[in-house]
Amino acid sequence: MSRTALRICPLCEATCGLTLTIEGTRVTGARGDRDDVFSEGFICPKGASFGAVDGDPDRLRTPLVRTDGELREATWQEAFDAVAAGIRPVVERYGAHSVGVVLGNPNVHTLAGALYPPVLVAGLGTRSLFTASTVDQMPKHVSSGLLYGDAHAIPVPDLDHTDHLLLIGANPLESNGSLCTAPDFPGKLKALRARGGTLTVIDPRRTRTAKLADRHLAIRPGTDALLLAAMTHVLFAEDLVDLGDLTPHVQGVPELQDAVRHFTPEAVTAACDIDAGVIRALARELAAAPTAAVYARIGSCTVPYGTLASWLVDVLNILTGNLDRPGGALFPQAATDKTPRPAGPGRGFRLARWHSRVSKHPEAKGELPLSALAEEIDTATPEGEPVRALIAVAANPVLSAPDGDRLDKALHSLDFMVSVDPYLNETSRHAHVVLPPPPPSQSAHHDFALNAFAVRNQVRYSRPAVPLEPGRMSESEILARLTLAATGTHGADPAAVDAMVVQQTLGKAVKEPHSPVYGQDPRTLADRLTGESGPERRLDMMLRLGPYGDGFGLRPDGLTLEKVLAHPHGIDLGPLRPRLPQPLKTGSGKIELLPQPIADDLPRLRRALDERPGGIVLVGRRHLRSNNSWMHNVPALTGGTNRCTLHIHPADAERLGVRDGAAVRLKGSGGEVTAPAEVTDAVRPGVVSLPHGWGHDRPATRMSHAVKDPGVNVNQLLDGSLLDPLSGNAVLNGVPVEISAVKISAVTEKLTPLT
Ligand SMILES: Nc1nc2c(c(=O)[nH]1)N[C@H]1C(S)=C(S)[C@@H](COP(=O)(O)OP(=O)(O)OC[C@H]3O[C@@H](n4cnc5c(=O)[nH]c(N)nc54)[C@H](O)[C@@H]3O)O[C@H]1N2
Ligand SMILES: Nc1nc2c(c(=O)[nH]1)N[C@H]1C(S)=C(S)[C@@H](COP(=O)(O)OP(=O)(O)OC[C@H]3O[C@@H](n4cnc5c(=O)[nH]c(N)nc54)[C@H](O)[C@@H]3O)O[C@H]1N2
Ligand code: SF4
Ligand SMILES: [Mo]
Repeated sequence: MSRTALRICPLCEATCGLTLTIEGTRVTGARGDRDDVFSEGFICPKGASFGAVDGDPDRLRTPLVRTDGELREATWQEAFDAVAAGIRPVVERYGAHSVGVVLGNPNVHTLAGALYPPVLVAGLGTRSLFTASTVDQMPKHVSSGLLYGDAHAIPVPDLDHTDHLLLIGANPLESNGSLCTAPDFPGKLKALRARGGTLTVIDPRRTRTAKLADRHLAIRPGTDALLLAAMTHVLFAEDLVDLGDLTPHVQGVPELQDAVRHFTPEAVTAACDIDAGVIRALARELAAAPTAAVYARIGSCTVPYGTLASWLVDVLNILTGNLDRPGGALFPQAATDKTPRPAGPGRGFRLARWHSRVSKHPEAKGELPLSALAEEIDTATPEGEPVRALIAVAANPVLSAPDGDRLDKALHSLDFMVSVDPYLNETSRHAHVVLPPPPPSQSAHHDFALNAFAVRNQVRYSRPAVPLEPGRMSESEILARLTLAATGTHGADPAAVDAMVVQQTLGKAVKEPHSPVYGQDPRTLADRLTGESGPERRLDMMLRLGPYGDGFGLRPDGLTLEKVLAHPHGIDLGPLRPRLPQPLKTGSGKIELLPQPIADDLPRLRRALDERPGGIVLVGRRHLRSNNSWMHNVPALTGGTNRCTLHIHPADAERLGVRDGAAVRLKGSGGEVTAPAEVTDAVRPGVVSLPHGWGHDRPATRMSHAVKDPGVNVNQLLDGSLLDPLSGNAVLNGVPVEISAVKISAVTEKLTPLT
């Protein structure tokens, strides 16, 4: 007998509602939930393969513990004993910073990943924190921190209402969107065009998204900051600046005008390879549109001027009056956001409060660059201790960060490593203990992180669709027990972790005059929380204290966990609305348009005006049926165009003697890889593209399908030294590479032979 259950899809940022078909304990089908208040039935091929992803036989079912050099199946008790025995001596002997924590991308897609890692990191007191943010969106956090005083105040384009979208370095037709949570992003772009709006795409590749656009500009990689600075210049030069309702909330306009004076369209045109007249047109169109939004993602962040580009995106939205207005770019308000505090000056955002030990990279948002993880492990310095023990949660940096070979060796040299990961893969194979979370069907779900970037405010919660299999432990309990074991309270009741967070949060709330529970007794409030588990009680607490919450009775119609549970297809909380000045937390209480660290970095951008690297540069690409490094093990999602091939323009191929299908060697600062060529004019001349997340040919992994077509690790071309200096974000796009056709004698049987 089959039944159905609702479950939010955790496989990308779009957060579609799925209706799962379940037979026994197995998910045998998935379709879009037409009644979902947010996704209204949308689903993509990944979501449709939820059952195959969930039921992958290579997923680990029991913990693994290394004994006599071998990872062997063990009990949970043995596994956590080993964690405590591995980490505590390192802390006691070498100090807190010698324990590193690596948090990977799926933490934003799990309930546990939002609730426990902050407690773990705070409990350890380590500064050796590395996350996927520094190979992704850290430049956006830094620019938001500097502009608005809050690194999490990231405006999202109002996709459903805008008249004009300038989309930069993003390919939502494959990625389904990022820092812009929007089920059916492709449909929303088509609807924008259908209602008479315009779409401009800036991307060195003619992507599926670019094909949908009114205009596609194949920019030279890494130069978006120059283009955006020139557009800013044009707005001032042609008197097109119009802040509208933002005027009272913005400071620094004249200083900004002066700061961009050198970036004329004529000055940037050669570097960007975009005509000066076109740059003027882009600025004029942006200013003239009734509403408009500039939106940029990976291609604008993972470059040497990532923070400047991220900042200029918002600058353009601000100068055209499009920030914080419907149809422009607005600040979402999620149901689990903190109780909004009254508008007014805040503490602001500080960078570089400490530095990494080896290369002295500044921290950003409490994090050090993931690019520096290997050297923080393998390099001794006169002062400070290397990282000797590592806790990796949902992270595969051997493939996703620069120079995997070096990191591979570094991880192998650790005194102790624990991975919370469902797979034995390129990274977790180095662990002394692997703690496997259950598959998504057996996990509860709420999008704490992604709702804060959603194009519509809404709240949804899924309880596990299938009960936990015997012998399994929820990821919440795994992370709670891991936290206890790593922080010296091994063996305590994991519920104590949730109880402590509840006490701390309520204890703070009752002291805040703007809180709905001001002056009340935190213990009494805690007793009123509902939910079947610690994480559910924490969700209830956050909902009730949040902007739509019942305030523990103050607003009886407000949200509670019970109310959300009573609406299994979710509760719509309305379109994005103007919120300024409330979100601002800068010292001035205003948008600080030209923050000092940005002003200090602009001379570097000015020097880029004269740079014209002659050779070939590399960019990445994503494929709809894949996700970073961990979805190549699902047969239903592999094959076809989802392959690790090198896209190269016909003119470059001819010049370099590269034939379609033939092996090409790429050489970068960090090493060499060889991949089959796919000659296509979808990349511009001078640019080649290789996807990331491949290279599944390392020994001692358990990814039986992925190893059959392993591909190569594009990040091996990087040595980890190229960073955006303000954010510490890795440069993954626009990287210089040398390219040569592989002679037939050198082709191994693994590669597509020359024909
Ligand atoms: N060259 C290049 N490199 C890139 C990028 C690029 O565009 N180009 N993109 C970068 C970006 S944007 C990102 S976000 C990073 C991603 O890089 P990572 O943060 O390393 O994330 P993934 O590659 O997705 O690997 C996630 C790990 O989590 C595990 N996992 C899957 N589901 C779960 C779960 O439910 N719980 C737990 N605990 N673990 C789980 C997987 O098995 C895998 O080991 O890669 C970056 N690397
Ligand atoms: N199917 C699928 N979906 C995913 C993922 C996945 O791996 N697969 N990963 C998820 C994650 S972790 C993230 S962060 C998001 C990312 O979401 P997106 O940012 O939409 O990701 P990409 O598809 O990599 O698009 C980046 C685009 O930038 C272009 N580009 C490269 N360099 C430059 C440049 O210098 N300037 C400009 N203007 N463009 C440039 C590339 O050609 C590429 O088309 O996707 C998420 N969704
Ligand atoms: S678009 Fe993303 S969230 Fe929606 S079904 Fe596909 S993978 Fe899942
Ligand atoms: Mo990402």
